[in-house]
Amino acid sequence: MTIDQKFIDQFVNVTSKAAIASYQLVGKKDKIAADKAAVDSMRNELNKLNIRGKIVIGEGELDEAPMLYIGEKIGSMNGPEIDIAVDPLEGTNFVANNLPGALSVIAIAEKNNLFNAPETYMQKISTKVKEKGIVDLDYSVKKNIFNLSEYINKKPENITACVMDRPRHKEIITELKKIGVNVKLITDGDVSGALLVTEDKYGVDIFLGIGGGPEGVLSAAALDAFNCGFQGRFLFNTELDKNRANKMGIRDFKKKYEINEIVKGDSIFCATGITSGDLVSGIKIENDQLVSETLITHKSSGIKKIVKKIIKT
Ligand code: VTB
Repeated sequence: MTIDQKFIDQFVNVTSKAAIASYQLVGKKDKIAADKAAVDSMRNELNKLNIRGKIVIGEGELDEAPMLYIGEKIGSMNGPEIDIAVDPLEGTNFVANNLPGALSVIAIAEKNNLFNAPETYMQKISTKVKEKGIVDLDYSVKKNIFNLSEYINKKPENITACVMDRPRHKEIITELKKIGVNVKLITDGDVSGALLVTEDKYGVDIFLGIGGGPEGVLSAAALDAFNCGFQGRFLFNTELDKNRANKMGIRDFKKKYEINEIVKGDSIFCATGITSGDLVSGIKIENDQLVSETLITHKSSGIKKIVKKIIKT
């Protein structure tokens, strides 16, 4: 089974509208309002689609999120049954402070084909390399870089690693510097960070570190369509995390997930820029019209492209 290509445009419209809603709050120093605008818009637009959708990655559990919560049924309830992962505003800081890189993101797969991830941190790694045994979450930073270097025939000093700038990554960054790797630090937005390995034009060979679990699942959908490599391991640090995971059917809290354990079968991924970043441009006003730019992937048709669209609001 595949997801009909006709849905691509519909989901681009959903992320574009959410991006526009959030764009109105760029630079207003209000993360909560910016997030709410994107969430409200996304929920509204998803409900107009002829799908029987279920949110598997959303704004949180029912008790903490009134909208787009994990398990929420969405759409007209006619049409295909699909799993939906959303991050209506990835990079709330970026919008609040008018910084580059804010995105509105969605990933969909057929029912039961997208990992139902709890809201915890995830240790992750992505590269262009799909083959097993080259880059692995269980290897040291040094082993990963040396293996990658040999495999892609690029000296460590010519390799660029993208890492989120966090105190928890001090050791990784020190190790990368020691080996002479170029380090690209990002302040937030690790969906985009993980996807910078997909095309040579971004100049990133490997992304690694600990970020949001939901963001990991979203990135995995696009990386899968790009035929890139990804591994993730959820980090359940508290009893609450473990209980939630348990409720979602997770028994092995230390499991390392391969990309196709996170996303299976066909998928569509859309990331629309709110403010311009490495991946896509932000919302622009051209000839009095709002124009969005979206990175789209559709696994079964092999579509991987960036599209510009005039969005009517
Ligand atoms: C990441 C990143 C997000 O949170 O998931 C990160 O993609 C999680 O780590 O944009 P921290 O708690 O250290 O921030 C964001 O930065 C914000 O949601």
